[in-house]
Amino acid sequence: MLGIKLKLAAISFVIGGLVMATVMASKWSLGSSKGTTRMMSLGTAKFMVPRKGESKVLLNDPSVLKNWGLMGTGGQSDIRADAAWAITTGNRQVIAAIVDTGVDTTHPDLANNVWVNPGEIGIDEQGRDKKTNNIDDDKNGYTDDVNGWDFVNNKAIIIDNHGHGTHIAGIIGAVGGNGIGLSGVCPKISLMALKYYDPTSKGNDNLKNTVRAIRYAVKMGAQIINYSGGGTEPDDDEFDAIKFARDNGVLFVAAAGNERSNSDVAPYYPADYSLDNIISVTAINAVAQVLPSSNYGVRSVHIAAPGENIYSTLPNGQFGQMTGTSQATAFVSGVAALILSHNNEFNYVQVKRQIMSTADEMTELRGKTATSGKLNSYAALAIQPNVAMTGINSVGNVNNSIGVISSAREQGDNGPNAGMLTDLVQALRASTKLSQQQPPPEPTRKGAGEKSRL
Ligand SMILES: [Ca+2]
Ligand SMILES: [Ca+2]
Ligand SMILES: [Ca+2]
Repeated sequence: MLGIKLKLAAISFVIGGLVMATVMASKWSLGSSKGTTRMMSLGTAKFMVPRKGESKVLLNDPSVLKNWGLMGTGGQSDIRADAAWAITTGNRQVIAAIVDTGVDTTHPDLANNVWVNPGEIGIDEQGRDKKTNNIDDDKNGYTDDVNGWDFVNNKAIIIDNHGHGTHIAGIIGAVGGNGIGLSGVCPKISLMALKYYDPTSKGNDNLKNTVRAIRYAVKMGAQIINYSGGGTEPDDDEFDAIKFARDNGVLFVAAAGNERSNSDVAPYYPADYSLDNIISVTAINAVAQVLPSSNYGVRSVHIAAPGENIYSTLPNGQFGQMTGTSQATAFVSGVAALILSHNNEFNYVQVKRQIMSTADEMTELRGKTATSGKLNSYAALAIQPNVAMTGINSVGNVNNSIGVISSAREQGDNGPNAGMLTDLVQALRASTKLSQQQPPPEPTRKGAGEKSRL
């Protein structure tokens, strides 16, 4: 019961984020020039400045630049998505489950990226639409579960009457290149909507629903599970469900939590279970500072990603900002999806290694994460073994984009990929350095003295 209460407490912070989203949406402006100035003055990260030979892609979504976490700080805090998209813009075969408050699956900038259960579409033997025939056609225990499931109300139609889950969905995979709204980190993807929490439902067991949702995601083929909730009390069933995910090769991307604490000392679950398929993510602002509200920890928190005033989708076709480690977590899930789009045979170990070993080391993040690093989507893709085959030459094949905005390829001296090769060398050096630190020791699930924290 204590665990349940703590989960609810975590959500209340998120509600604050939603309030801010509605208030701040109209005030937001892109400060790219200021960001560049700060970048130069701090000058601590690798990969910050576009190099010759590097291509970028800007999709035709009109508000794509409003999410500064994608691009706009010159690589200081953003994940360099425009450079990543020159390598891949995703793949609908990659499935990311969003275990959250639900997803507005009809949002115009999400609908085409919502997962569709192949076992619940088409026509049944009586000529009825399987989506609505009130029959569990694929016999998975859930009737008409076309896009996921609402575990709170036990129904197939998923309503997000909070907003958090829809916001997370948009960060991971709002439809890119459709001329509407913005783009997710992974412009093409399948988003599985699994609702475990509803602020209007009294007394629902969100921990139990979390466990059911995780198991559903694994059984239905998700390769990535995004989970932004949590609490300071561990739970055996939750641990077992994430272990089940691991045993089935599923990556579990978890928010480090918004408890303002050092997770090495005060673990937060599920982020801090001792399971190697978990990536724990903390949040940074546009100048690479960990947010005061965000948990951190050199042993327990793996990586930092953008999490302040992030612009994304909201229910009923709306858009707005939210803040927290939830948002940062979604960036990492999106990059995991890009990696799997580019190398679908990768297992969770390889995906996690790509993400961690290519993080930009930053002085601001020393003492905050195991990598001292910030998520870099471009580097996470660029050091893949087959980069020489697919690399930046695929830039012309991006569907629906308005094209290359920066393609300063040098046809002379070192050839078209010279800049990328420089990146590769730097990234591999970083990878080697990090490999000596991995795997970071993670806190035990039920360590001595845990009760004293509560
Ligand atoms: Ca079913
Ligand atoms: Ca059905
Ligand atoms: Ca869009």
